[in-house]
Amino acid sequence: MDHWQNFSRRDFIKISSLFLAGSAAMSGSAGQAFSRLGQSGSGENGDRIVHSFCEHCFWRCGIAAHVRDGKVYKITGSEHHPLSQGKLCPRGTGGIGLLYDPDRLRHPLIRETKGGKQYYRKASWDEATGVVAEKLYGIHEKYGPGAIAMLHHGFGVSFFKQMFSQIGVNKFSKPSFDLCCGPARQASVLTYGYPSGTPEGFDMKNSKYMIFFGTHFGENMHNTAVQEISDGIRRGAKIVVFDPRFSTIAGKAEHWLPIKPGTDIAMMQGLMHVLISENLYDRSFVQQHTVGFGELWDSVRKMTPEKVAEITEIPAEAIRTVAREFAFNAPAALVHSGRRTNWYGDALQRIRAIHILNALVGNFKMPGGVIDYEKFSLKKPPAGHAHPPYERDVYSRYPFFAQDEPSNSIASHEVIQQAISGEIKALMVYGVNLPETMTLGRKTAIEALQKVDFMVAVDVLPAEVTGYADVVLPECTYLERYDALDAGRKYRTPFVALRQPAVEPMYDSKPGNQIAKMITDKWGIHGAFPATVEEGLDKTLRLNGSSLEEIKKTGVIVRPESDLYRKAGQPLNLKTPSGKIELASSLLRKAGFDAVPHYTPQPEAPEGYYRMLTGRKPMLTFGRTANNRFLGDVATAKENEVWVNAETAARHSLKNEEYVHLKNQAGVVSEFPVKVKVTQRIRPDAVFMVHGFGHTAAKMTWAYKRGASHNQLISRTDIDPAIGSVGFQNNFVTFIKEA
Ligand SMILES: Nc1nc2c(c(=O)[nH]1)N[C@H]1C(S)=C(S)[C@@H](COP(=O)(O)OP(=O)(O)OC[C@H]3O[C@@H](n4cnc5c(=O)[nH]c(N)nc54)[C@H](O)[C@@H]3O)O[C@H]1N2
Ligand SMILES: Nc1nc2c(c(=O)[nH]1)N[C@H]1C(S)=C(S)[C@@H](COP(=O)(O)OP(=O)(O)OC[C@H]3O[C@@H](n4cnc5c(=O)[nH]c(N)nc54)[C@H](O)[C@@H]3O)O[C@H]1N2
Ligand code: SF4
Ligand SMILES: [Mo]
Repeated sequence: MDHWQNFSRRDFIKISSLFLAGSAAMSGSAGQAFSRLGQSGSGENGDRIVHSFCEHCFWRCGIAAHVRDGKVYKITGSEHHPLSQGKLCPRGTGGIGLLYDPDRLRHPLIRETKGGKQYYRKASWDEATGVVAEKLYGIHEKYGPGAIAMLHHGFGVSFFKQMFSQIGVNKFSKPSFDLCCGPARQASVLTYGYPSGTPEGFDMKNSKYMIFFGTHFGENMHNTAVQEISDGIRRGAKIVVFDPRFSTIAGKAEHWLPIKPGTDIAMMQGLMHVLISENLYDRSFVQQHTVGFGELWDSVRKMTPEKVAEITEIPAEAIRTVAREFAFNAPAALVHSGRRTNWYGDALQRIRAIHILNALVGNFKMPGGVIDYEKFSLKKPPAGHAHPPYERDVYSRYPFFAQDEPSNSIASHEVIQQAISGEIKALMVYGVNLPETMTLGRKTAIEALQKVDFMVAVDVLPAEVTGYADVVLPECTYLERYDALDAGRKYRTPFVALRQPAVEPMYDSKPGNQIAKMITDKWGIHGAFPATVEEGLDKTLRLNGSSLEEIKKTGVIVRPESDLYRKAGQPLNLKTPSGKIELASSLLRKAGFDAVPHYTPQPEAPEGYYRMLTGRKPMLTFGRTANNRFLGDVATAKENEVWVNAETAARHSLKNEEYVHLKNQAGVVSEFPVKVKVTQRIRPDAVFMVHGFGHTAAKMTWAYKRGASHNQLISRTDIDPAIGSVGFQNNFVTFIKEA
């Protein structure tokens, strides 16, 4: 196989339209037999309704896919699934736009070189998986399992983990840890002894007072949370929002406090100061169930509202008011930890400060406060192995990286660095659009993708990342496949959910479970997977008193709500070293970090530059929806805009709706122009731009060149020394007017 020489540089290949043309969109599924397909009862006109779950974000709501004449024509919220309760966010209803996206990957592709030019050749599944098996095995033989890594995001990856576990490869990385919710997870471990999950453990359903730092629900559309907040507002619950921008939820708030970005820890310390100095905290709870109060008070003693007002630019009286109202409404009051917690390099400490605020008012395991929900605890048959399972290795060098999470043993930026240094020789990328996701900067991500000897991408769309692969494996979408059972998550009503196909895979795409099995078979390892995915699901479900046939009807098994609240006088017996809530963390101290959070200032913008903030749009989830015509064909979703305060706009003579290029502090200029939105709804020292636009992959014909890429403008990252998470809000931009 002489075309398998190692390319010293792997050029980006625009996936040839030759392979994307062929049968018209939607033709693949029409008129086929559905005996294998999900069968969950019939709708009004004899339509089939298939109960499954969404993959447009990581909340994984239950969906009902409505199928007529072999096509999905509507997706609604499953009334059986506890996370959707009959409703979906707009993205969930838009799954049809992904299923019938005319730009979808249709065939396996293999990179070839002829006359010095690289291009993709259409391949059969047998050949493509053969090449992947051979290349991965060769690298494993020569360099050992640590030379192979998998970056992954999305629920379908479980089969690839199972595949790799057969050969002892466990260098797995979830960018959603170090770029997203890692600090929330680990701050909870350090404070309460258990990780936070999805949904986060806050009893918003019963809360009377909810404080949000950033955490822009209403734009962040996490379904159940948004439903609970909306109900809360109807019930008369009060909302407080600290955000430099007047977000959607700020519009529903009792108090919007446009905090100076990057000063949140100081604000949290100020709130603690008021709670303690005015004796508003729950003294008996703190004495009985926490450790480190004295050390905490020492650290916030000097953080008076007046001092904090100077730092945060929020009046001292407002700080006092919020602290008093919070205490008054406690224990049915909470501060939410948020989701994308990686703002600056101190995110772990910031989220710890949030948990300390919660602990001070004694809301732990109280209605309306902090809750540790429960798992379904699914019994599983032993995983098939050709040999005993390998020990799990932790490759991350950060001491508080998620040591207990089997799907995540190294930070994604460490993978990038090891790929560049040559330690990692082969990469599998499953559902991560690396050039647009990885915040060590687009250039660094591309350098890593080009450096490794072998790169295989498993994706559904010709996203940027696929253009750097040696082999592209087109997975079918979540509406065309079974996946593993969704059982690992804690919730108010513990549940197990099924993903099942609504229609057959279109084109020559395949479900991940078949792709992983093909590769494993080619390694000569048999018995690692059940004969069919259905057989495996049925076996597990029968161990749990159900069956595949049974769960197909509603897509879920739901247990009743358990007793979530604590009883007076009972010890908490937490899994922290002290068994109590750790206001001062003994583990952090032991490892040489601050045991209690301290505020340190972030760098200021250079003259004429503005801090670049980011967030979400209701209709979109970055690469997962960027090419979705069903969702994108709404004026507000077509492109991103840059929010600029009216004063700042005047200073730069910018007009509303004018297109500009953005230039960051390192001189990087946005490839595509972006529309200016002149508004009073953001502080003059910051601008805001939704992530997930400005795509450069021309074969994503809808997303191509729409808006500006947030990721491209990141040149500086701040890595949290304790957990290795990546903050990227110390980037600043200015405006370049179009000639
Ligand atoms: N600059 C910048 N970077 C960020 C962020 C930011 O705000 N700004 N946010 C960070 C956060 S919070 C997160 S969670 C991450 C998200 O990072 P990613 O999850 O990498 O985000 P996407 O760009 O949506 O990439 C998902 C990829 O999965 C593919 N895909 C969709 N469905 C399937 C499927 O069923 N199977 C397979 N195999 N592939 C599929 C899509 O085509 C796409 O290429 O990004 C992080 N990076
Ligand atoms: N519709 C939709 N919903 C989504 C997603 C999506 O793509 N689309 N993605 C999902 C994912 S993966 C994630 S991680 C979550 C992210 O959603 P969140 O966890 O809510 O994200 P945040 O970064 O907290 O929220 C962004 C807000 O923080 C504000 N902010 C920025 N800097 C600061 C600061 O220094 N201090 C304060 N106080 N506020 C600041 C911004 O102005 C913005 O309003 O959303 C999830 N939900
Ligand atoms: S919140 Fe929306 S996109 Fe996310 S899983 Fe639920 S319906 Fe899908
Ligand atoms: Mo995220």
